[in-house]
Amino acid sequence: MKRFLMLAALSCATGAYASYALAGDSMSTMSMAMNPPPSSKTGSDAALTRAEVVDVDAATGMVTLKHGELANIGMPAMTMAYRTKDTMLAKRVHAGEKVRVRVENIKGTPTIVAMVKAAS
Ligand SMILES: [Cu+2]
Repeated sequence: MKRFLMLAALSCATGAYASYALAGDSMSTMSMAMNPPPSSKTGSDAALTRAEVVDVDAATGMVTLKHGELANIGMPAMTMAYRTKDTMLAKRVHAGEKVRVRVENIKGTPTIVAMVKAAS
């Protein structure tokens, strides 16, 4: 289940927002004609938040982010260090880069579950 959520977040980051919106429209007129895509339910839950990478510790997978509000875990905008669910996430980014992140509470610890470089 956690793995599915991470995949859904990543797919949103790569342009699935548009298809999600289209699916929502078509469901109202063709409710029985097609099955909703499996990602439709988690699309809005997996929203990404803008952040800037302040520091990266690739060895431990800790990433310090200056981030906007993380509404899903009730955290206001701030700069703080987060662990990553997979250290590969930390290895892809560098200090100073703009990113979009998904942070979730995993066993009570705010954890980066998805992180993609922002276009600008
Ligand atoms: Cu914080």
